Amino acid sequence: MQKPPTTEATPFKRQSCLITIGGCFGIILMIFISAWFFASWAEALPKPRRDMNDLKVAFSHYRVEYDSWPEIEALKNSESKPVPIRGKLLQALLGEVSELNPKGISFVRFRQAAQGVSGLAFEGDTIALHDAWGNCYWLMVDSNHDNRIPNPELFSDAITDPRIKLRAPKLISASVCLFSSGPDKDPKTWLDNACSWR
Ligand SMILES: [Ca+2]
Repeated sequence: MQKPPTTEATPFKRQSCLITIGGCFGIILMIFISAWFFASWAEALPKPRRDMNDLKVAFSHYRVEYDSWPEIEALKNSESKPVPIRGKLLQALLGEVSELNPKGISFVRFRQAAQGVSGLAFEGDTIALHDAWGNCYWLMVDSNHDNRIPNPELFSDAITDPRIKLRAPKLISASVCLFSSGPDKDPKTWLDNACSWR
């Protein structure tokens, strides 16, 4: 008489099962580690970089919405003289000044600064967007519509490594350029400045 097939796991089957469970566990662990690593990496992105990206998008959206840059006199010369992100220029993006943003659109939001750094802060009565070192970001916009902006790292008063000057492009292909003065709080010293174009 033929014996019914046994359901008892052979050592080989048990080993295969253990390998499968181990493989699944390994994959889950890898996914978890990858997610943790990515989250840590995103968190570690310098705040100035994130703020400048947000500003760049906000100014681009403003231009699409109103078919121009905010009507601020200083912006007309920003390709040779960068403008700090403060006052009406900032309020235009936040939707807080009707003559520059009649639709009241909030093109960007920023957190409040903590002890004057990394966020919206008041300089007297004037609202400003501060970088991680408590200074305003600087803005240049393409005012002659050639989608290029002169590189401020090559301005005559710019202080940086001569080797960087040698390889820096004279013109930046962009309609908006932003930079932070860096830890030394001096916009003209470029070794520590954070820039939107590099
Ligand atoms: Ca600097």
